[in-house]
Amino acid sequence: MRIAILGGDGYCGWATALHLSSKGHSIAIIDNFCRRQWDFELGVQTLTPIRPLPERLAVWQQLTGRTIETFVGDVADYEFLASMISTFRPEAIVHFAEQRSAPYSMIDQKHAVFTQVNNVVGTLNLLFAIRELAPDCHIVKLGTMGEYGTPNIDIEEGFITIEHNGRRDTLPFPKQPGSFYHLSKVHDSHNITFACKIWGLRATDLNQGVVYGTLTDEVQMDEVLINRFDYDEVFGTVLNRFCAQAAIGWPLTVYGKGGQTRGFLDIRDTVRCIELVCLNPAERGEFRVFNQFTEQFSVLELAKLIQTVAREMDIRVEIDHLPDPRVEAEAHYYNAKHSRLADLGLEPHLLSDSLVNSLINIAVRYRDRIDPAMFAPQVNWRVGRNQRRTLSNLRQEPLVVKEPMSL
Ligand code: NAD
Ligand code: USQ
Repeated sequence: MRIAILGGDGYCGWATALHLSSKGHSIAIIDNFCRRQWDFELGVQTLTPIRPLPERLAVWQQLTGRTIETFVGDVADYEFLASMISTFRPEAIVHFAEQRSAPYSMIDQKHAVFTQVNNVVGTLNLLFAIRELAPDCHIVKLGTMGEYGTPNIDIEEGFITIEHNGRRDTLPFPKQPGSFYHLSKVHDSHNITFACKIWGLRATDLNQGVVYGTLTDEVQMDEVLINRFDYDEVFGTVLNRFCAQAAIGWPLTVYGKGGQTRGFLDIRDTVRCIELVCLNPAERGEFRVFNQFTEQFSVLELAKLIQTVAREMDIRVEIDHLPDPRVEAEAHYYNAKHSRLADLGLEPHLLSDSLVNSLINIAVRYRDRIDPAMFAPQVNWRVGRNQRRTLSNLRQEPLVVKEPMSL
């Protein structure tokens, strides 16, 4: 298949591009490298040193003989996106190209507006470009489990059948997102649902849980291909942060009680899920929702697990309960369904099998690059970024907020 990977220089997109390329698909990576700029803006860096995209792609070609095309530009720029689609003529477009950090979206007004403009306009552009130029193309859109929030009932895969005043209907599952970032994903989902209905587009919304791990079969072929490992307080996800903390014996930063429960999956399952979804596209006019995660854990369960594994490696770590900088339930019911990808053939990797190799060993290997200043949470949901404890090298002006497209 001809598959375009929007956001292919990022964490999930890079591993997916290599995996699909290794399976013989023709791949194009589309990215404007804004993720690399956000690291500069925040004064942080991935634990693993990531090389420039052209260098990574040259090594991939040397190793496999496979070429991956690149289109450098902004998905929120309609002319650029349309020209990529006309040139590359994809049969599927996998859309990872969004600002994906909840804390980043909660820093202040500019970051909230930037996040929603970048994400919502990018997806709207994609819908219009596909309608105009490639109406048969399958949209594979990365959503998030956080769209649902933490309701006190089981979470279904996208839709719920309810009875009300004696009548029955199947409706979108209620959304209770917990940040302006997570809200942007809800807005995307609504726009995609509507476009499928009115224009007969085909789309799969993948409500993905928290992804962990660095290693896939492809990225471990050469160190130049290594994936990102973010552990800072804005882009670092909880497992990465705990593993980086454990690697230098730093107390694990559990926010609040630690009863926050989320769905998780190994990066190897992310790339496999995308492959399965591309090979089994939605029908024309169909909007599908799959919950893309394999196991669920509370934050405190993860901290205890890492503490135990670290002890076996002769590393002693304490667990700290910091005041929760977020507004979220710290203990709650959580039971989310996730059978549709397994029905397509996903065979999950379990955290217990990858925790040491794909996470803790990587953190230990690069531990000289760990800066403990990146562990303290600085972004607070109630007041934004904590000005008194701003990182010394944080730039004053965050970024240029994009103007909405002129009509
Ligand atoms: P990432 O930040 O590592 O990668 C995103 C890539 O998209 C970056 O390379 C960035 O430069 C690019 N990008 C962003 N906006 C762009 C634009 N307007 N034009 C062109 N390129 C743009 O993020 P990730 O962790 O790989 O996540 C990918 C997607 O998966 C996101 O949509 C995210 O919301 C979703 N997701 C991620 C996780 C996770 O745990 N990492 C979990 C659930 C969902
Ligand atoms: N947490 C801690 N300590 C930390 C960091 C986080 O206790 O040091 C807690 C948070 O308060 C939260 C939970 O861990 O309750 C998860 O936080 P996270 O930063 O790992 O994940 P989240 O903000 O939800 O975002 C990540 C990705 C995002 C994706 C989402 C999937 O950054 O792109 O959409 O996971 S989900 O969580 O299912 O919405």
